Amino acid sequence: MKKILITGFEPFANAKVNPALEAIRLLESYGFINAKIVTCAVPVVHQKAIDVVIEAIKKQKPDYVMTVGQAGGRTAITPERIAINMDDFRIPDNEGNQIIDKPVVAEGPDAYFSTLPIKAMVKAIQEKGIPAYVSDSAGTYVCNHLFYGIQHFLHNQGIPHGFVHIPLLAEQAIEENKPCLSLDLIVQGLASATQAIIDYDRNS
Ligand code: PCA
Repeated sequence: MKKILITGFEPFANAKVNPALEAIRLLESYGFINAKIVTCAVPVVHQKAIDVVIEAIKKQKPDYVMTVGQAGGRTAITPERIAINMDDFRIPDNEGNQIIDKPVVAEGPDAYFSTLPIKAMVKAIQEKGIPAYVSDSAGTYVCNHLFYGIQHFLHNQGIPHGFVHIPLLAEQAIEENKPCLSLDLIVQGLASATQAIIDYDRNS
């Protein structure tokens, strides 16, 4: 039985919800034949985000890690290809830090690639009839910060990790007039991506 840690960010920028946190709560009770899902809520705060996920990895000892956050304006579920060593926060985080043009890790490499099978994840989500594509930029805010920080931590540890951005929920999209996906489709999409991660490893 494989264990996958799926994390979701808390609400930020005065929002009441974050679809990532709503989705991981529902995913925890999702029935997988060959996998157990454990979850963890992540603060939208600079270094704390990385610390909380590293703590969860040490405690849970998962076989895989998938970190999830919202991306207002995205039309699909988007596994990210690459994390860059750059913080350039367009707004302050939930504790008022606004980091501009600083590396996530001083002296770290410029970038890390996702170590999850992003193409297989996209295919599995699309086969469920849910929009998905590979994204080539996770931005320069706290999501990219976490993605890079965890890749740096897990480097050479043999635990695959990647970040997935998801669209807004309808209730958020009304205010901002942006694209949205229902929570049900987001949960089904992330469940399909999870299954793809497990199947990919079994088949390769
Ligand atoms: N999205 C933000 C940070 C938290 C979240 O869910 C981002 O894309 O950086």
